[in-house]
Amino acid sequence: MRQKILITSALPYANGPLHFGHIAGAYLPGDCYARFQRLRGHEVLYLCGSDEHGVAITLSAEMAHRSPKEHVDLFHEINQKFFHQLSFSFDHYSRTTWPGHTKTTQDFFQVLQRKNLIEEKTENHLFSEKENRFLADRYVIGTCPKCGFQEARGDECQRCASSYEATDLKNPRSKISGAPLVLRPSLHLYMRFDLFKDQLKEWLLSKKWKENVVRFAFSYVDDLKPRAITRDSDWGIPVPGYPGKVFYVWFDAPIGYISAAQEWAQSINQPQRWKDYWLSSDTKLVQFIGKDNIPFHAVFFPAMLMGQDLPYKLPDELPANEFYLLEGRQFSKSDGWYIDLADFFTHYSADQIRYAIAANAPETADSEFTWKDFQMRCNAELLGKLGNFVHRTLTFARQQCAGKVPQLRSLSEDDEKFLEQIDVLTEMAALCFEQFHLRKACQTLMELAQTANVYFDAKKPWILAKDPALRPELEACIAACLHCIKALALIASPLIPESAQKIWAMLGQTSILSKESWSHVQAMTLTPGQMIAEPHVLFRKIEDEEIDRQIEKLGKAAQPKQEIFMTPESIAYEPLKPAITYDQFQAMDLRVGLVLEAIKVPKSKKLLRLLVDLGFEKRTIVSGIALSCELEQLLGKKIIVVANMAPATIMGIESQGMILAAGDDPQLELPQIQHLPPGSCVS
Ligand code: B3M
Ligand code: ZN
Repeated sequence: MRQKILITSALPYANGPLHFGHIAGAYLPGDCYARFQRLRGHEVLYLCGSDEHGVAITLSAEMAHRSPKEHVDLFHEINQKFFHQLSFSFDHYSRTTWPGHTKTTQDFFQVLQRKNLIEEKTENHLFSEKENRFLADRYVIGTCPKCGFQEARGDECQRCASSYEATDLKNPRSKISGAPLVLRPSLHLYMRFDLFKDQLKEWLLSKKWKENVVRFAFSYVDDLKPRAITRDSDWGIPVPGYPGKVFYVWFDAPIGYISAAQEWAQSINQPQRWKDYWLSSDTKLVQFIGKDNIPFHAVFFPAMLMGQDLPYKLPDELPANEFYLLEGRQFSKSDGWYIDLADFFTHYSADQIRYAIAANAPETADSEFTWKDFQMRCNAELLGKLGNFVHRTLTFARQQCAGKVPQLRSLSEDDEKFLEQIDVLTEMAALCFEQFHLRKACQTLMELAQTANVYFDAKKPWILAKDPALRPELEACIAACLHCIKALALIASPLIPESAQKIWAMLGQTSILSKESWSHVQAMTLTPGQMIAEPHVLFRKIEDEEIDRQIEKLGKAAQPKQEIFMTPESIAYEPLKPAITYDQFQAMDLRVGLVLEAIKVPKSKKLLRLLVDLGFEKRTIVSGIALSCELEQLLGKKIIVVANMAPATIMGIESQGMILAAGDDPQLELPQIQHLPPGSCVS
């Protein structure tokens, strides 16, 4: 039965170019699902758009000497171009600076306000007198309240991994100007999410979602409190009645899914049509996200929808993917640990990356992109199994059957068995797509291609062709193989749409495969006598040396992360700290230490627990250098220790000192003093 299916993918911040991690998380799964449901004949509306507000954007814009508008315009365009290159089939791609989004967000808020779901609260926030503005935590650095690290960020300490409010930092200062910050009261609006606790629990209990999604959602519902939904900024959706305040980006962004539908409806001159999707109980709403967005999509946005007067749809499915890493590490543009998509597309096709990501998608656990795996997926699977079978069958049909589809008749038992396998695997692929199992859909595609290659090799049509008496057997074999290619094109269509269309056309089909009906294509038999096209190569082989070059390039690109402090002269040096006297320096007791042991602190990516010999005694020191130093490298290394640092308890371990390191994570360097005995003074 034809169903309306509203599909969304998380709105990417217009704050930098997309990377494979984004694609694997919310976009490729969303596009494959949308393509599949269209093939199933459902009325799909697939929406996405740029998320263009928030502190991360204003900070990046300032550091790039752009206005926020210039900044988001740049990346809105860049990301739309990448989405197009990746063959993502959004029915509409919007943006949260679209004027209509402002009205929808403000209307959303005013309904909540009228229903007494919003309350005012005045609290102290950090204010820069020099810049005459309140600063959000990303704009703030200061001394960590836990370990004394003086360059700690506004939300989490890079050294001891503690998280805190920016107002907890000692001597907080602006990351932009270095100016000291003061506390000033500021009024903000809070939404009473706590009033939705029971309604949310009941709703979540009715969901049969992935275990990790439900568990994560419940962890937020249990201690739901009122949450701030406004910020002091001039970039964002203005809060009606509160000049100088804008909505917190995570309040307005999810409403972007609704305003995107409204913009789409206007674009097709049916301005009310969006209601058929968002306000209709018979619509199925499926929202594709990365796991870090689960709270906002499973708790906060649903509560905002529940608080409305209109009967907005709540998500029916929330297929959140885990993280997708790059060669074992998180993608990070600032650390240079990413693959430039523009550069990627000069060497490889969208289908190659679509398939490589889908085949290894982080559906139930983090997974990773490695260049070696990419090469294997492209060479052994796309080329070796799928491309090889298509090419050899079509070449043979053109040579032995005058380039026409033979009659599918005089079938032997193994022909019948092969046709049965084609049907079974096509049904299985449909189930995989329906259940968001892209990895298994790729496995099924390759299982069918491999089954076909085995059948072709077993039938030996090149032998059959030598004996005219075996013509019927030959034609049955080729007809069955062409029938299989049709199924391969169908299953491939949601995954690698460009290649699937090429295969479909090589079968002599003139229609657009992505607009066909899955059941019709599955059931149809190719018309005997139908001309088939000249086969051409679908996938090129990826050579070892080019992969080696890519791996080498990645290693070089991982430049040390430069924490750039903006100054009006835009020289990016850290601002000098206030002057100290010689005596103050002398108060520090720096000693040479010898590392005897180095172990990772459990549940922390950055912390190591070191046993250090100071000559006169041994110390336990906790240090955030795990991302920069291999454990083996540290053993036997001489380091410089602040030996009279007051002990501090970090992740439950008493740290009796601090070691000196230069640079920034993950490119910290330890000063080289390998020839001095432990306990030597450093002055
Ligand atoms: N802009 C994406 C992210 O957190 C965020 C999603 C918004 S969906 C409404 O990376
Ligand atoms: Zn700290």
